Amino acid sequence: MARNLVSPDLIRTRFCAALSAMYRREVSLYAELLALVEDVNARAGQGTGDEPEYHGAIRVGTAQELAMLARAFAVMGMQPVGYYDLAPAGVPVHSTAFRPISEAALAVNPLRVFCSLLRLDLIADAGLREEAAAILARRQIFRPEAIDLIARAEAQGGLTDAETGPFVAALLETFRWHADATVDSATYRRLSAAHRLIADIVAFKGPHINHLTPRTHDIDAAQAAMVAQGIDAKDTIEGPPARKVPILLRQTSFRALTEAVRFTDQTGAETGSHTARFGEIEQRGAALTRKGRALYDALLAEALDGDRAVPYPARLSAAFARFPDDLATLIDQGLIHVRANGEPIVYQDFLPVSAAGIFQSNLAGETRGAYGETASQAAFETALGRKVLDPFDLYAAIEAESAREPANAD
Ligand code: OOG
Ligand code: NI
Repeated sequence: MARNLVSPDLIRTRFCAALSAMYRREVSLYAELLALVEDVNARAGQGTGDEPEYHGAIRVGTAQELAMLARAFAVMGMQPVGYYDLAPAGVPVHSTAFRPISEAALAVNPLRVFCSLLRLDLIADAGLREEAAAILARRQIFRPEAIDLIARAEAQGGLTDAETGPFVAALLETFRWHADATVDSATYRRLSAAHRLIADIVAFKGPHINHLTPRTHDIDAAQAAMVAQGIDAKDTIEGPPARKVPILLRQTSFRALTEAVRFTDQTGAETGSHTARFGEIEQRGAALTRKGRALYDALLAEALDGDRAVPYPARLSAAFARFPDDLATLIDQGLIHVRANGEPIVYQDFLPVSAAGIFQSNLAGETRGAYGETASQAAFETALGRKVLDPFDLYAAIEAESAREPANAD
């Protein structure tokens, strides 16, 4: 059976473009943010006119939803990488990031989607927990065409060109905003009182993409530009401080918008509101080795736990004075992953403390202490239907692979 199947990289590229176009139409402040980032990138001499790279995020409610998403992402060459436990930060989810893993695929389009699964077990009230589970059990977040085409891709090893358009269009529906809630306002309030994120995940027809983040090469300039334009930006940039050799991931965002929604008991002109969607910008630097990451985690903890009388940015810079900031030392001490030619390998993943900060800044000020329950990677993988890949292994493989390639001119 010789069929012309489209490369998963191309399907991902088409999906990414469709997702960005949809989010631009849905959230006008996002279109503004994108224009700002394109401007900053152009001034930094980075490929004008090109679409930036993106990561997005969604939150699902059940194991079935997560498992189907994993199958949908696989059609686009995206694998689950890493396990993120957000419960210690008081956020009742655990997560992975779906992304391409080979260098060739990342070069075509590195779309990354941070995907969180609600931990119903962290809802203390048994009645509410059962009610949330029952509400989720009644919804179907995937279009039948999407499910059919996922099954077809699995059976035939990919999609044809004629199937790709309908697949992208049908899958996009899962990420769309729904102003019509599936619950009445009293139920929404009860879910919200347990945790705002629980209401966001449970009360709507679908998981709606909650942000789509363009990559910039100068996040400090982008943050300054956001403030200058009067955009309600987060006060601090998450992640490491500004450095000569950028490492990992630095992120900032504008705060989530309060949007009109309609609960099932609302008829006529009456509406309610919901706060979930926001805009974020990121800058990516070198991937750290396990040793480098241990140092990063230790210094970050020191900055976070430091003297509250000292402003956070000052604590952060003081702590990170002990993280070498020249390429030779970073390589000599085995802190970063580099190719055989000495070029740093770009970090493709996320950071749990930063992610928690992003969640928190978009919960309209709601913060709560850590959930007592321990991380449950095994339960997450059971829901996902497979194991997540270890990001450190992936960077090490890219590094090892580069040593086997003949040296090239660039
Ligand atoms: C995900 C937050 C995490 C990031 O960039 O760290 C994230 C969410 O709010 O659903 O996107
Ligand atoms: Ni994000």
